[in-house]
Amino acid sequence: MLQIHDTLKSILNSPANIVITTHQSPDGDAIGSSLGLMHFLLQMKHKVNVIVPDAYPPFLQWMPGNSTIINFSDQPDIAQKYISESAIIFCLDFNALSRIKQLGDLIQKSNSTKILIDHHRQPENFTAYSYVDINACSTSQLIYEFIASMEKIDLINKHIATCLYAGIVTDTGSFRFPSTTADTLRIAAHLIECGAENALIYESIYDNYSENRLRLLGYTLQHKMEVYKESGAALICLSNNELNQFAFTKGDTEGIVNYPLSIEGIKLSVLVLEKDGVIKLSLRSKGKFSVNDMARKHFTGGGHANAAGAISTLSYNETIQLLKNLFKQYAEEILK
Ligand SMILES: [Mn+2]
Repeated sequence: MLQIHDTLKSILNSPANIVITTHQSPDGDAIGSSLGLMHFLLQMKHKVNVIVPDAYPPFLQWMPGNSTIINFSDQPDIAQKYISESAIIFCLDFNALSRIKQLGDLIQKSNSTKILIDHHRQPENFTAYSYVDINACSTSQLIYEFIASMEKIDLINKHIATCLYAGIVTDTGSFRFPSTTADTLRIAAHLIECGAENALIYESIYDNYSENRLRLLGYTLQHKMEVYKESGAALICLSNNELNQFAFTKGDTEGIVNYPLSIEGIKLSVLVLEKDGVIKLSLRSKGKFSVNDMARKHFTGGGHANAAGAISTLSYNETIQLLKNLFKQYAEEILK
């Protein structure tokens, strides 16, 4: 369980201007932990602004407080103003300022007291306080532990509970990944007691697909999934053209990378997306094979042992060829 420093506890006990920020292409845990912490800090009488680097999908836009989030790519001036007025900045669910580009530069230059709360591997040292637990299922769980460590568990209201529950559900694949512990379930149970409506939250996230998104999934599984049984690996590649055919919007490819892992014997799955000239990779594994290592060694990226993201500086076709070679090269380790 996360233990906060006494000095930070006393800092947070007097009202201040606070900014909360998170990683680009925010996911359910990024938004859930940010808004959950925001509602907690509001209860503590702080002035709070959540700033995200860029847009996030509609199925994450329903959480309480969503309309107050500032998107840096749309409103850089307002974001800059709030950062310059802040005394405290929380960085949630990411561990390197370089990952959030220009917003990271602003935070780097700021003299505010910075606090990192995260569960990704190999964090960079850029904050005065750092709470990293790479075994935690989600940053949202760490926010719960943070509140508990502040001895303010009684302040958890329906808003906080809803946001944190949403973050935990999305980052644990609905409580099925190995990072889901007895503590995770106890925390989730308490969040339900505090007002989180679990069925409604699940529906809001997962039963909210556009027709195009579901058809893209069907097309991808039928026509684009390549299975390399001898390496225990699978590859899905989607080009700009293909994404356009299905009127791609942000979030439409989320979760696709997990499907190949449901095939017996497949322990590594990689999704390659060509989007506006950028080659993005999502990597997932089961068991010991570390996709964090693979992403760091062969591409620019990283994350967790079983889930990572990366950018490739090679062309779309070269990236695909490299991955096929890597599958052969690492076959023994993947299948272990
Ligand atoms: Mn997370």
